[in-house]
Amino acid sequence: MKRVSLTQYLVEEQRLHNTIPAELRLLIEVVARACKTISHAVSKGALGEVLGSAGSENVQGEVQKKLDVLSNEMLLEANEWGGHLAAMASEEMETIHPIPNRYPKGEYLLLFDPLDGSSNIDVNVSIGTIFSVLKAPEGMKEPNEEAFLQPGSKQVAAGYAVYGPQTVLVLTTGNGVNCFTLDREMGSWVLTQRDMKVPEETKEFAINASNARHWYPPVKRYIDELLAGKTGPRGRDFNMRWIASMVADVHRILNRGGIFMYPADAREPDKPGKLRLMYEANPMAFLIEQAGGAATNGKQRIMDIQPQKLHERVAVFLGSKNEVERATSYHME
Ligand code: P6P
Repeated sequence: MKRVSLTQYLVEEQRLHNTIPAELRLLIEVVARACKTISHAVSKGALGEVLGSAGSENVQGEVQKKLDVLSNEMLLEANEWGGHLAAMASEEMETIHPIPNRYPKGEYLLLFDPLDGSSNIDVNVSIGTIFSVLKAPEGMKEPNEEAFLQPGSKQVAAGYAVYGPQTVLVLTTGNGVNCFTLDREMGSWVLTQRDMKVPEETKEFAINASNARHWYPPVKRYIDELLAGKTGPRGRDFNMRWIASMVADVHRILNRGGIFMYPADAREPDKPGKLRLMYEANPMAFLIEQAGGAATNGKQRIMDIQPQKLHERVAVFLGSKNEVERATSYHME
């Protein structure tokens, strides 16, 4: 494949499909550049004095790793001055982050999980950045939290970076899904997979099986049938993967199919699941649907959910269409 850079790809999208306004192109390039700096910091590991905990907790009550805080700061600094954003929101910050008055404001809202899977940082397992782009309500220059509470179907772009054996950036602006690999020598993102598609069938499922005794009946039935394999109602064997890093599990599924599940369970009946709607489930749902897969919370399409709170959690079933539809149908019975 002729090497096409992210910049060239975005310019062509803008020129040929008129789908990416110049301001959105700038935003994506700035986020991609921030992911390069995060990749650089992550890859230093113990040599960069960046491992271990930051000695603080985030709004979720989770211990923050130094790299969580560092990645968050890198994304804030990279995006503050560009003039393309009205405000930002992050898993690592309780409230929204308005653009400082010394900078011009734009029409986009950027939401991100700066470093997802951070429990894997200190043991050198793939981690990543997840981001979602919404438009600020018309003419709203001082957005409040309310402005962010839009369903996932309103996203104009979404993507993730995986900091793994390769550093890749996977992106959609509503016209399919493309993957770019970081060429470290040139410092540029190179298009390496065009128009990714999630196979509708799969033999792989991803779930944290240690929670099995807490699962509600529809999940228990669905997983038990997979475990029964050839001898059970599915009539074929299945394989299991759980990396405990959503970006890595989703990237595998985008490449070879699979179903990723983080269901609600009986441990905390009023907690709808572990993953966050606005900056984990919604961007991943947008990417998976753009690649021909499906994403539900067990009852409805994730991108149809009207958010009530910035950091609200949601149950997640996403990946190969046929499996997501089956697992969801068990919840409807
Ligand atoms: P558990 C990482 O902390 C994360 O938010 C996702 O990336 C990952 O899929 C999930 O939580 C792992 O959760 O309960 O298996 O540690």
